[in-house]
Amino acid sequence: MRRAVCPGSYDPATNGHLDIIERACGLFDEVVVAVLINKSKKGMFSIEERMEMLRESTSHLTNVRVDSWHGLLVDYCKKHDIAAITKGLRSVSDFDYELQMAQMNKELSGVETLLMSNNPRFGFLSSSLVKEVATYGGEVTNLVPDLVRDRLLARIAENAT
Ligand code: COD
Repeated sequence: MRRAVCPGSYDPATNGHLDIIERACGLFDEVVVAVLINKSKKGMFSIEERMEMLRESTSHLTNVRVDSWHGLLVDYCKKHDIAAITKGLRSVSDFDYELQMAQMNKELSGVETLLMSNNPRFGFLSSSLVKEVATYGGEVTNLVPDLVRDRLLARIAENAT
């Protein structure tokens, strides 16, 4: 079985993430969407909340599993017999960051990384920008799944009280 992982912070998942996940599903027998901690980013949602939103947003895909991991991604790959890491590329700055991680992960364990060019419709999209736009009352309906938008707006309202 050819198995890949789509790792990320997913705080929360956007339509850009989902585009990469869906395309990875067409290439591999099984795709694990793994929620990992990125220590340089402050989270709005707990790991469990992010996983729940991902499960609901990918329920139309038959070969996806959602999981979480604390620690090195390469250790997760080794433990679960994962052949490839699948990432999305939006820009040259993404490329610099992703290439460095891909090379480090290859050096650490031999695991390959597949860098997929993003869908241009979502090239400007990041979880951080979506949170910022929603916080200031902007419209995020076309940027995230409806269920994510609803939870985002609810969390922002909670945080404001
Ligand atoms: N279009 C296409 N792709 C997108 C879009 C979009 N609009 N938005 C995001 N993506 C891609 C990103 O390029 C990335 O590949 C992936 O989706 C996840 O994005 P984020 O922002 O949710 O997640 P990141 O970038 O914070 O995730 C970084 C990891 C948590 C994966 C990384 O830090 C990691 O692997 N950490 C584990 C510890 C580890 O192994 N460290 C050593 C690394 S060498």
